[in-house]
Amino acid sequence: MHALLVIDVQNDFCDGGALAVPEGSSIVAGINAIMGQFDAVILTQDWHPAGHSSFASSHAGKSPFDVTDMPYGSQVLWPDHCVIGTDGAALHPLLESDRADMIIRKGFNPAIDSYSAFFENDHKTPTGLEGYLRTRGISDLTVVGLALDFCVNYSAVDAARLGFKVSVKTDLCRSINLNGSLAQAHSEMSSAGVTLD
Ligand code: VGL
Ligand code: ZN
Repeated sequence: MHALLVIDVQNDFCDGGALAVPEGSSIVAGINAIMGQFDAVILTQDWHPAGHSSFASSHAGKSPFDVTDMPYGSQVLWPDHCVIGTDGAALHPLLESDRADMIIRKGFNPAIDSYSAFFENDHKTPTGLEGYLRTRGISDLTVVGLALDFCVNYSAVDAARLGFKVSVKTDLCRSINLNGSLAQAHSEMSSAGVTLD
């Protein structure tokens, strides 16, 4: 069984959003077009409470894109984005979300960010996605979405480490590219055994 995992195709990561990924909206039609090729379609939604610890606005004297130390490691501080219940947190209106079997939300713990669809950024707290995939007999994943160098990378690397056969379709991803994050993501994914195509 082969699933399509669509990461964070939400208004705030698309054109005009609070943390807009350049050309983020441009991948939506291509994602819709391949959904029918998979046994299952799973979407993720970045889903933060107001005042989340990954927001620069929650840290006195910090600006968006600064890096800070958190108990679980270093953390990029972001503009406020994907706040639970807001239009920015909604899936892109043209993404055919009715075709999803499952929508998984992540990042709702106020104290821990969660780039990966599998684990929060402490690399320990599971989201439950692994169990969902295994109990449905899914062994292969194709990952697309936003942003390639953050949530797509973390999700693909975790999936490969968990033993799934993972491929990232980079033409259906877009990246933030912050301080070399894209090159680093490529090398992390390759080392983890993720196929990039
Ligand atoms: C993401 C930064 C903060 C992503 C989510 O979806 O890549 N990036 N939250
Ligand atoms: Zn986020």
